[in-house]
Amino acid sequence: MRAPETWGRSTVHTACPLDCPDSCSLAVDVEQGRIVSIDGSRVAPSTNGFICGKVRRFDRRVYSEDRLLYPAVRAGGKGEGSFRRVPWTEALDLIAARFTEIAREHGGEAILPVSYGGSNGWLSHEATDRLLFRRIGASELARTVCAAPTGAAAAGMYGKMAGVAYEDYQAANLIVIWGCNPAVTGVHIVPHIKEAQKRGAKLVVIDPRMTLLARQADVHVALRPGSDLPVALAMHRHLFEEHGADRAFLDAHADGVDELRAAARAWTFERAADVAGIDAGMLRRVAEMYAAASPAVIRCGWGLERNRNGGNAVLAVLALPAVAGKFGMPGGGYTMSNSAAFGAKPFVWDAPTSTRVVNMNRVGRALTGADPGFAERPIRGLFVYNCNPLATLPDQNRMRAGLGREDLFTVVFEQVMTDTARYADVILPATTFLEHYDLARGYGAYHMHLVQPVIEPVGEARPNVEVFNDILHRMQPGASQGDTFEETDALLQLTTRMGEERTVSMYASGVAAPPFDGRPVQFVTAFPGTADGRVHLHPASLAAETGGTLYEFRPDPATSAFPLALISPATEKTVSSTLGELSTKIAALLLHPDDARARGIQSRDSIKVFNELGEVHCEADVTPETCAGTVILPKGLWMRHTWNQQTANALAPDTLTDIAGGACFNDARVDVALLARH
Ligand SMILES: Nc1nc2c(c(=O)[nH]1)N[C@H]1C(S)=C(S)[C@@H](COP(=O)(O)OP(=O)(O)OC[C@H]3O[C@@H](n4cnc5c(=O)[nH]c(N)nc54)[C@H](O)[C@@H]3O)O[C@H]1N2
Ligand SMILES: Nc1nc2c(c(=O)[nH]1)N[C@H]1C(S)=C(S)[C@@H](COP(=O)(O)OP(=O)(O)OC[C@H]3O[C@@H](n4cnc5c(=O)[nH]c(N)nc54)[C@H](O)[C@@H]3O)O[C@H]1N2
Ligand code: SF4
Ligand SMILES: [Mo]
Repeated sequence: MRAPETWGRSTVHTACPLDCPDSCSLAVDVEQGRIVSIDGSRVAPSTNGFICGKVRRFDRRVYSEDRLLYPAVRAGGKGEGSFRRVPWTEALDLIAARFTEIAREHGGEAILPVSYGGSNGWLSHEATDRLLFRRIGASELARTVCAAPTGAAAAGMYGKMAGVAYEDYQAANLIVIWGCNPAVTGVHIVPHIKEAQKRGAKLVVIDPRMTLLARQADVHVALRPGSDLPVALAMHRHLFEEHGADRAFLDAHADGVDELRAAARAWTFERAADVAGIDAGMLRRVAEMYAAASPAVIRCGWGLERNRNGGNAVLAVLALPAVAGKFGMPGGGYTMSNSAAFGAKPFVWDAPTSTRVVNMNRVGRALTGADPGFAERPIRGLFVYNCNPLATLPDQNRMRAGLGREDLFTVVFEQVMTDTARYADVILPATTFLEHYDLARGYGAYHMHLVQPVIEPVGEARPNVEVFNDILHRMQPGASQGDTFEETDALLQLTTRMGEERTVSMYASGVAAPPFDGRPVQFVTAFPGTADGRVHLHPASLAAETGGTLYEFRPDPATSAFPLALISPATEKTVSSTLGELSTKIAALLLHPDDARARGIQSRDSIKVFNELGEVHCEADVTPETCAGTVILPKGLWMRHTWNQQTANALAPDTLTDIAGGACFNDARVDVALLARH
């Protein structure tokens, strides 16, 4: 029995490990072994008793009709979604036998694990899964679909310095929300922004979309997607050339100053504004507000990284507080990802590897043999878990072709029947975070929580830790953790190691002591984690990666055939594609009235959005919420949400960002045409 209480009514304290910065503490009511309500608790101060609507109704996923209850093997064509139930032992034996055969005949690199953001918990990913795939010498997945450019930029410039805590936004006099939509993607910062505004703080939002916070901002810079680099460089030019730069701070703490200054010199407000499609006077005003305000804080999101200039854009944005001298006081500096603030690394069950690396943005290419090396040495075994690649990775039609290969042996370990799971040869049912143990830590909020099961597993679902160990035990008994390794054993090993390293200490409440008491002040209690403790405004490692030059703008990929920029930001309905099964509504493309008029399109029309990679048939929503020239489809749609089973990722190129090989979802360039009026 896993769940602490399975009879009568009780409240179980646990936490949310989903891919969200906030890492909420939860109070879940259970009656006769069933979840009756899920809400936020006050155990973690940043949660403060409230959570998002998605998780409040997570029970709908737990008990959904789409829930996978038993292991199953394919009984029809690939993608048809027809399966036959089998016992766990049969499914695991089959996987072990096929993987052993593939590895023996073609080498371990013919097997590729694909996983990402299903659970940010430390037991559910990069634990025994990593041990299994490394032991069998599988191809390594470069986990670049998200946060690769932001991560590389933050590491190169500041060594991932801990960022300003949500609570300290209340102390700021100017808040800049840059490429981030916290009202949807990390809601617990919003009350602190509101408090600051009540006190008279100014709010600037830099986003092509009129987000909720943009509506309430003093200035909304509705820039063309991918133009953040010139906009930030124009702000640097203002700081350097019009005497706003903090010379004393830069001399004491930074290098690369001259390189950054030289790169910024060409970007006058007029030139940057022209590239970004915004008003030069407004840009000057933002630069002047930022130079003058103190404390001033920048919340940098992930929207600005998902294009060809993503890495350099994030570098230029994160350099602003250093050049403008904004560090050294509560509410001053920046917040990016705080995932590194705990110091601890999850890997305990690791093994060395030196196998070929597959960039996850190009899994479709790898599977279809389109990339050099993969035609000669194909991927023959695929193991998908914590991920829904058909919905979430770029170049969807190529991915679909890859998953459709009859000779590809595909295992999908999932909670629900996703679009990807329909292509499986073997399906394994996974527990949700309400049915297993895990460790969750925020990448915005400074908490680490114990996640504990609230109910018994639904159907025959099992947790990742056990299943990967079971497969390894069948393939290489000596390399596994034994024949009955349970998640509680894994939890004990992990927390013991963390205790030895004195990184975090667990409290009885299930919340770990946050680093810096949860309120780091940059350059007072939190410092750069770079090797020399300095700020690198022109990080050598990143410059080497881009051929020596940073801060070089790559022009917009639009053509006369495909003039509109398509972005696909997060919505309040799903976390990436998770929970997409709960909606059957056809998606709507947001387009600006000018773009709609030019194409004879009205709201509710059936339209197609298309480019050379694919086309999406959906509804139109004509609205000034997006700027002219930019259209918006939601991130995380499933095939069922369009009329032709293609989503935004059918239009997203698998090109890579300037730094760190990240995804360029927002470099999709498209046109739109009317299909029918209802
Ligand atoms: N409800 C919900 N919450 C989530 C998620 C979810 O899917 N749903 N996803 C989680 C994950 S995996 C992540 S990584 C985070 C992401 O968190 P955010 O970064 O806040 O989310 P995004 O939607 O990726 O992008 C943020 C904003 O960037 C804007 N944007 C797009 N292109 C550009 C650009 O070129 N420049 C600028 N300045 N802005 C641009 C978009 O319009 C959007 O409003 O959220 C997490 N939280
Ligand atoms: N067009 C477009 N596409 C995007 C983005 C975008 O901005 N635009 N954003 C990207 C971003 S930011 C991200 S992070 C990626 C995320 O992409 P994915 O990693 O594919 O994330 P999800 O869609 O949430 O799919 C995760 C799956 O893991 C499963 N899962 C959850 N917990 C467990 C578990 O414990 N065990 C097992 N075996 N499975 C589990 C869930 O049921 C879910 O189906 O999507 C990217 N895709
Ligand atoms: S998804 Fe984010 S806001 Fe919602 S409960 Fe989880 S951590 Fe909290
Ligand atoms: Mo993400």
